[in-house]
Amino acid sequence: MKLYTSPTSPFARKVRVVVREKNATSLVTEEVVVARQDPPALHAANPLGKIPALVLDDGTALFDSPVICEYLDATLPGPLLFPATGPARWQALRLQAAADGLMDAAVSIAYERMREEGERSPGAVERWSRSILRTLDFLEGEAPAFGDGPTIGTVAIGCALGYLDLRFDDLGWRGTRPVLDAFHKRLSTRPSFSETGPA
Ligand SMILES: N[C@@H](CCC(=O)N[C@@H](CS)C(=O)NCC(=O)O)C(=O)O
Repeated sequence: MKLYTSPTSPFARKVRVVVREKNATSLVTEEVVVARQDPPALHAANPLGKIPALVLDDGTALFDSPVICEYLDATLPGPLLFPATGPARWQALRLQAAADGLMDAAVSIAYERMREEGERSPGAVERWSRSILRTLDFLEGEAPAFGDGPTIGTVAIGCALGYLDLRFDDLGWRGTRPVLDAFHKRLSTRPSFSETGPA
C-alpha cells in the first residue's frame, strides 16, 4: 500500500500512528507530497486533493483519514482501535469527530496565515480560535474517562494536540487543562507517537 502523507499533517499522522499501532510499517510505503502544489499523483488518488490518501495494492484509493484508519484497523491484525459495537464505539467516534474538527479549525488558521494580507479574514480566524478553545475545554472534561488502551478517538486527540504544539505554541493550552496535558504526555511516549512527531 502507498500512503500520500506529509510530516506536518495531523490527519496524515493519525494514519501513520494507526499503521504503527497495528505493527504494519512493512506493508505501507509513505510518500511525502505537498498538497498545495497540486501533485497529479495525489489528485489521481484523492479528487479532493487532500492528504492523507491510501492506495491499496489493487489500486483502489481510500480517503479521508477516518475511512483510511478504519480500513487499516479492520483489515490488519492486532487490538481494535475502532471498538466494534456499543457505547465504546460511539465514544471513540465522537472523540475522533471532536479532534478532527479541532484539526480542521487549526489547519484553516494556519492556511489563513499564509494568505496575502488583503485576503485574510480576521473574523473567520476569531471563530476558528473560539472553536478550538471550546473543544479543548470539552476534551479536558472527557479526559478522565479516556482509559489506557488507545482508540481512534484518543489517537486523533493526540494528533490534534501535537499539531497545536507545532503551530500554536503561544496558545498555552496545557496551563488550564491539566488532565488533557497528563494524557498527552503519556500518549507521546508510545512509539507510534514518538516515531511520527511533526517535523
Ligand atoms: N477530512 C480530511 C482532512 C484532510 C486535510 O485537510 N488535509 C490537509 C493537510 S493537513 C490538506 O491536504 N490540505 C490541502 C488543501 O486543502 O489544499 C481528512 O480527515 O483526511
